[in-house]
Amino acid sequence: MSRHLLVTGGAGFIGSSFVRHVLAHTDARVTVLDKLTYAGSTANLHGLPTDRVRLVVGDIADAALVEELVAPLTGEGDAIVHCAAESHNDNSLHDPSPFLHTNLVGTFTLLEAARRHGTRFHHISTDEVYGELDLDAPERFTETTPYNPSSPYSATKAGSDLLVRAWVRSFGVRATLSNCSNNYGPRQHVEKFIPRQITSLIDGVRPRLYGTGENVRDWIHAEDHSSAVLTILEKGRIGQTYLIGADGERSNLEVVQLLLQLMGREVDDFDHVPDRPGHDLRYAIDPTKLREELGWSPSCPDFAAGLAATVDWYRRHEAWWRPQKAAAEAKYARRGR
Ligand code: NAD
Ligand code: TDX
Repeated sequence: MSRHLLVTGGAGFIGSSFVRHVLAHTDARVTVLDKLTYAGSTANLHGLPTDRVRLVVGDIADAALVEELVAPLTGEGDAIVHCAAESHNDNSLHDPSPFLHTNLVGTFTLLEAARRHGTRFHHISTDEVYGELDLDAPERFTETTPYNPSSPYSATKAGSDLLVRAWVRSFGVRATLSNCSNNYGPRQHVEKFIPRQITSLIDGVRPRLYGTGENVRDWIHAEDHSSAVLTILEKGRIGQTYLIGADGERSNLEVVQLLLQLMGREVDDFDHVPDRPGHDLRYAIDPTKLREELGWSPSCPDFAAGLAATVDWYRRHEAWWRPQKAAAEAKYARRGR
């Protein structure tokens, strides 16, 4: 019998990328547990083999449902891969409540089930738990950087990481953690920076840059995030944290200008809008441990090429993003951004 993975949030951007990666590179069966919030879509799982992927629509904080799904995961190689989260900083500034429910109570509910059944657990987290770096600081985040989250989103992700670490230490849960930098690629919700600007440009609307645009993010293709998570699941040491990044630091201004070039517009054809409150200046990952200990390396390290392919994907998949676009922009308009 092939191994069986429970992927929470598997109908979202990174979760569905991970499910595709698993199907292509292993013989595992996958159960997706996803609440299908505004960020999740069955379209993200279209075309996948139904004999290997099953979608269960539900909440990771529903203890009875989680018990039913985790109880059978006792075979060699079976695991929970926990991607589900409320994931957008801007939303967390306007209504933190769902972030506490999903990121904290949801993670707790899954950990309790993993504890009861001895199930292997991998927790997907973010570099934002470490707070911000100065623009000109020589260092990058490592596995020993102290936690210093800035937003309700990153605070709840930091809290979820600490729960996982405590469940490893106190209860012997067989868990690993990964903290990844900013992802881009197909199927990312139009509320996020890169898809927002691409889809606005398709509509002839100028990109919106928060503040000065000097803020730096460390971009990695979602496919590389997925390959790193599978590597950690298969080879990572229990109790360890691995940072995932692909040396992709770029200022937001550079990203907008690259997009404008790729889409045939003048490089100053964008607007500055009011900054995000508490906006972290810079994130940057030192992925040495993952590369040296587990031998992982990215397969799409060329950001400009990856971005061009992503623009192409959004151009070819208007039916995928169009239904979300007006609502996402209406939210931004209400917030003055
Ligand atoms: P996303 O918002 O695109 O997807 C989240 C998914 O979780 C959606 O399908 C949603 O329906 C589901 N979900 C939300 N609440 C749920 C609940 N209570 N029960 C079940 N399902 C629920 O997010 P994403 O960008 O794919 O992020 C996935 C994970 O990766 C998150 O844990 C996030 O913190 C982490 N991460 C994201 C990035 C990034 O750049 N996007 C970078 C590093 C880490
Ligand atoms: O319109 C915009 N203009 C703009 O300048 C938007 C939506 C964003 N920005 C800026 C804010 C950030 O500096 O772009 C940068 C990226 O913004 P987001 O896409 O909202 O991502 P970020 O806040 O960096 O968080 C992302 O990476 C880490 C994900 O959303 C998180 O889930 C992940 O943990």
